[in-house]
Amino acid sequence: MAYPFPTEIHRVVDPEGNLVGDPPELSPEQHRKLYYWMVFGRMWSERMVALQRQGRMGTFAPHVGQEAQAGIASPLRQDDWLLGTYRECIAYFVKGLSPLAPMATHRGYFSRGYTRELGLVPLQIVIGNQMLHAVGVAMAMQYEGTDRVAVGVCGDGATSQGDFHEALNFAAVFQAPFIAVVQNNQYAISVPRQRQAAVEYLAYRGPAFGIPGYIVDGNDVLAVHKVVQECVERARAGEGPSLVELLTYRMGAHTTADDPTKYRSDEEVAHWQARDPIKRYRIFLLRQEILSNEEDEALHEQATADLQRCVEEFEAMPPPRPEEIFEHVFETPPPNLLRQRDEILGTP
Ligand SMILES: Cc1ncc(C[n+]2csc(CCOP(=O)(O)OP(=O)(O)O)c2C)c(N)n1
Repeated sequence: MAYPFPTEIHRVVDPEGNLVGDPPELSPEQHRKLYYWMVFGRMWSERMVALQRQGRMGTFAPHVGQEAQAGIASPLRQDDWLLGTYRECIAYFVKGLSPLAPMATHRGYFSRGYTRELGLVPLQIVIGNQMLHAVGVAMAMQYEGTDRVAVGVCGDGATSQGDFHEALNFAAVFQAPFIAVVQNNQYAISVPRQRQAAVEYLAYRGPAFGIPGYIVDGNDVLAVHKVVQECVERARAGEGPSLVELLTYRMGAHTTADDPTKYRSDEEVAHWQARDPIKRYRIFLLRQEILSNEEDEALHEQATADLQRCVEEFEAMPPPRPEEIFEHVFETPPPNLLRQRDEILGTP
């Protein structure tokens, strides 16, 4: 397969909220759902950081600025699979994950809430691994003769991992129903995107493996939805994998253990602040009369109340059983893990 390097940056709504491309076909209800999760997702991330600062939450990776990731999950069916990282919580919420699940992870409940029915696996922390897993899932669904697809999401830094390249190669050779999405938020902790790869766009990696590549304004949720939707349709039709690069920016720290002022300027942050994904989608929704100011206010109140309930439920959770960590990886645990489990439980 020979595909050209992509040149177009896909965009539907510009940073000022103007319509600059054909919007995807979404019902008012679908629009409101996307917007709700973006608004909730930002509040949730900010609250997680506040809880961490108060010693009530573990180390957390904020995703403020990357809320348009909601559009990665919105084109998926429930029986499709989504495999992402600690930075993809909003996409997971759109796919059906309870916001309590990633919170519980920080309390040691590693796999609570992630189910086969939701088509979600626990958020990956080992950089790049999930891309290979997603190709494996896609190949399994292809083998079973279904039209289901698997989406793997990673960061720009992960594209330098061997796993990423192996995943694209396998997917291309076997024409797996797989969509690789790279959330290029410009940094891998303190390493800037320019030190990660010499190519101009990470989407160029696609054609190198025989896969079409797409470059998308990653702060434009409608462009994200539209491009991922197109890739999903190709994959369902047996036309193989795609690579989508989302150009976005991590507004906050890498994690609560990081200080981004050490490696980037205020001017750079201000540049991206003006490209806020929520602000521009809100203007679009108001102009298209999909949402009124009153409905927006009510939606914010709803998100605030939902978040408060979540935090209360989280704080009421008892500590997990230590042996739970051994329970969800293997159907039949190997002897070395059984020995470790017995050691923890103090049984001979
Ligand atoms: C295999 C592996 N190596 C190193 C790390 C440590 N680490 C955690 S996050 C991170 C940077 C990842 O950057 P990127 O892929 O751009 O994703 P982002 O955090 O920006 O969303 C690194 C190196 C890890 N978790 N896994």
